Amino acid sequence: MKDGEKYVSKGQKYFDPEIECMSHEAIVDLQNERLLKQVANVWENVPYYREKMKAKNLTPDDIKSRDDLYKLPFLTKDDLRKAYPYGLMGRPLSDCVRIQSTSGTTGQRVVAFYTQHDLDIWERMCARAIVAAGGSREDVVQVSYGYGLFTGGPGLNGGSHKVGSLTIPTSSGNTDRQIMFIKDLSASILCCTPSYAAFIGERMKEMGMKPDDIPLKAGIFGAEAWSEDMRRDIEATMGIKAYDIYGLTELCGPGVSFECSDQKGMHINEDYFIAEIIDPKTGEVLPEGSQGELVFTTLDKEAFPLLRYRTRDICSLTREKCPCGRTHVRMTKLKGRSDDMLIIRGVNVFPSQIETVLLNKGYPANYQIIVGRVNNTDTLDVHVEMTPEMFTDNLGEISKRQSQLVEGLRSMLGLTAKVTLVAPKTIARSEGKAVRVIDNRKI
Ligand code: DLL
Repeated sequence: MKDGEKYVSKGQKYFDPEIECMSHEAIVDLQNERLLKQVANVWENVPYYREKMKAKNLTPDDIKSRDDLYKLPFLTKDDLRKAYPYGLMGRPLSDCVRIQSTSGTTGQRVVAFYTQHDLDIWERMCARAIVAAGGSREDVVQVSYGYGLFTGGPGLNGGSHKVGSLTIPTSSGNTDRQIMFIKDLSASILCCTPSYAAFIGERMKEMGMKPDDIPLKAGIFGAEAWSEDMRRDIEATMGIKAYDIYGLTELCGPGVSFECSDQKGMHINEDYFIAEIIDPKTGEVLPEGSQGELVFTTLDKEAFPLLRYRTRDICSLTREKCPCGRTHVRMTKLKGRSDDMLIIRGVNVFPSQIETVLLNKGYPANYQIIVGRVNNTDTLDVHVEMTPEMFTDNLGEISKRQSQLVEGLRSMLGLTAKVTLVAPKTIARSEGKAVRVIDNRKI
């Protein structure tokens, strides 16, 4: 068979139909089989985790199926830091062919290792996501996530190749050139962070372009939290359907889960991961539908196998039947990260709640949240950009608008914030993940 024959034809709904639409019982059987192998592998090859199991008086014999998963110790970002760089590897370095890494801006750099097999399954997951967004060999996929150590570019690039799409590896930045390529090379699917998609859309508007002027039909946006309102804004500006995609470097990168056309949550690739939701305070496993911290066990990863890795991401899971035919469990859009959650005057605040208020009132997703402390009391300042249409130097009008936002935030958060409206284009744009929160209390 020629390589091209394996590629995805137009109209094909799934990349891996037999896996993506497998019965739940068959998925559980596959997970049990892979879990037992993975636990034995980690016990054998990862002394760091073996010691953690021993500390709980566990051996691989105690894990007979996924029902015993709760017995295993968690892994956290702190373990990654302690074991950095090679302490969690399941294969010798000579078997590895790639590393990827996070930027480490929060001081906790993650370095993940991949064998060729690991790259292959990661790209498969990204291929599933592209096909779920309507992609096929007929499509032109522009990958405007960063390339390099960040997983966004390489992951979607590999997935696009597997689908057989023509791949444009623009990486992020040089926004006018992004738009030129979309137009000139008829890109039909755009992959980037939602904040960069919003920025590209804004630039298109400035250039006088309408949604019909570009050939894009879909966007695959992830790597940061974004609200439904932001989705609608991007869809309207670009004339596309926008799909969410989730992942983290520790597990591979993008593609751990992805939206299908029904957009009722992101399907988690259950042949490669077992997902659990736990209470972030007690570690107790919560029943389906409960909101809590997402925990993953990798089932088929060789170089960097992680058992019960705590992501700090907050969401819930559902197994309700999805009209798309995929059977894999779905996670809701992230509520935020447990470490993104701000506690302001004792109230839990997620940046996504603030974004929802702003977008509902017609503001763009260009805002910054600044938290401080004055006389032992937390302060919450929200700087919000006006759109060019609403921009005015009428102070009465600005003050009226600010009061409306203060009221909107009070009813969403139960807190009084100070809102400052700023001129269009004064808040720095992001080509990757947007920096929305500045917490001066830690400094
Ligand atoms: O952001 C991988 C990725 C690249 C995902 C491109 C999707 C698209 P990290 O840099 O390690 O990896 O950051 C992982 O980003 O734990 C979440 O908190 C957040 N995140 C990722 N995807 C989403 C999403 C990549 N769709 C961390 N919605 C994760 C909300 C997301 N947050």
